[in-house]
Amino acid sequence: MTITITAFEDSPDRGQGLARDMRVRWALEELELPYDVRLLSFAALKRPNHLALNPFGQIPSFEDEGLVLFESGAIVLHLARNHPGILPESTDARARAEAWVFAALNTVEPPIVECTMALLFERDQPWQKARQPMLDRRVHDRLGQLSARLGDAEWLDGEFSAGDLMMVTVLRRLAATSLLNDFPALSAYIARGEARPAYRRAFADQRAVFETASAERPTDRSATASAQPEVG
Ligand code: GTB
Repeated sequence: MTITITAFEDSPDRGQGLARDMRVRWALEELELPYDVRLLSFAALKRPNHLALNPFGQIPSFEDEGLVLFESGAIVLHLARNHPGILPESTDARARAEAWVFAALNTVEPPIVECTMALLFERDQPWQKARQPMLDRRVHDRLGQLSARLGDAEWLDGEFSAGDLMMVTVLRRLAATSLLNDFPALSAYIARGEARPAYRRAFADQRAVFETASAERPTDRSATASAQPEVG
């Protein structure tokens, strides 16, 4: 059976590869594993057959030979642990690469999501102007720490790993903000990730989904994600 993942049939990010299926697609491409993508509407996410795969009614989910997984981090780690290519072989180096996966998901992504969600969805709230500088500062602090650790290295710990894959996808959420401006080393790090052939294949595939959805839509909806349900 071919691996099957789920993704939005019409992503609110307009094909920018910001939804969390992108990291799974990228890992699959790095590992040269064939896979199918089941595209879902927002309504379909909340139906029982999808909730059986992902109890939170979200994408991505993953199915392979009877194994069902949800959570992009768990899916990427499962793939990386079971196929050579994006985790080092030595136990210690592997543990450090896995630590970077958790750092991306648990330490860097939360303030970025909080900050970008506020910019996208809370602009009209009376308290937004007072709150945004604090959210920006939290992201800025994390970026400063990450940039200091990266230094002038190519990747976070030796060779490119699942940790870099995850971190690059998390940092890309900031592309539409000015928060990366103080961190040229992080911008270059993101660009190195985006230049990888596997990334480009994954990006092109998810982009094609958006192009198809756009062509089928009677009138293209505006760039705002505000008409969509929760997309954090
Ligand atoms: N922790 C889970 C994981 O890592 O897998 C989070 C999964 C998740 O948030 N999935 C989102 C989802 O299914 C899509 S990726 N949301 C629908 C729902 O909850 O009803 C989040 C996302 C979507 C769109 C943008 N964008 O437009 O920029 C960015 C991120």
